Amino acid sequence: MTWEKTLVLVKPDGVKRGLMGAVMQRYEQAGLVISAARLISADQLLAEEHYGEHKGKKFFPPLVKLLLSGPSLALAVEGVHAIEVVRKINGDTEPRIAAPGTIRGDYTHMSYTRCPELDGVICNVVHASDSPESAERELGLWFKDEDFVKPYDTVLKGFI
Ligand code: IDP
Ligand code: MG
Repeated sequence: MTWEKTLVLVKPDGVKRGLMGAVMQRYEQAGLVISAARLISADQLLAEEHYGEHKGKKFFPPLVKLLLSGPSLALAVEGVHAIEVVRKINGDTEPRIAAPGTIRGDYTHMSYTRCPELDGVICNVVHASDSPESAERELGLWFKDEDFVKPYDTVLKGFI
């Protein structure tokens, strides 16, 4: 069993559209566990660090701008192979490609070709870490140790 913890953000476009509850429900109904949650308005430093791997790309400035455009809901989501499973539930990065039944496939539809009109930003509701290393780094950016509830680890693990 590979128990993992990953960072999810309901990005400002998702929060503005009132999708926090719907997004959390997707993970919970799959049996994943939310072990920390914070509604945060990111500042410039946090936004740039969060998307640090994309620094230098054309869409980096608008991507950071999107993260600064309102509060994000940061979640720590735990479960067996949670990093991979959460990204499967989220769907493909480009909404046009994201399959129906995924968060991005059900709540968005745009393509990268819409970028000019949207100032380069692809609004796709959610973010999730893509590897154990990025999960650890990103969880550390958005949460402090005391933000995590411990009981899930021992109490719920056996029931999922
Ligand atoms: P991910 O969110 O599925 O991990 P990444 O490649 O890490 O995708 O990209 C981070 C975010 O940057 C995406 O969620 C999307 O909002 C945006 N993005 C990615 N590629 C493009 C692009 O080619 N044009 C515009 N925005 C992009
Ligand atoms: Mg990514």
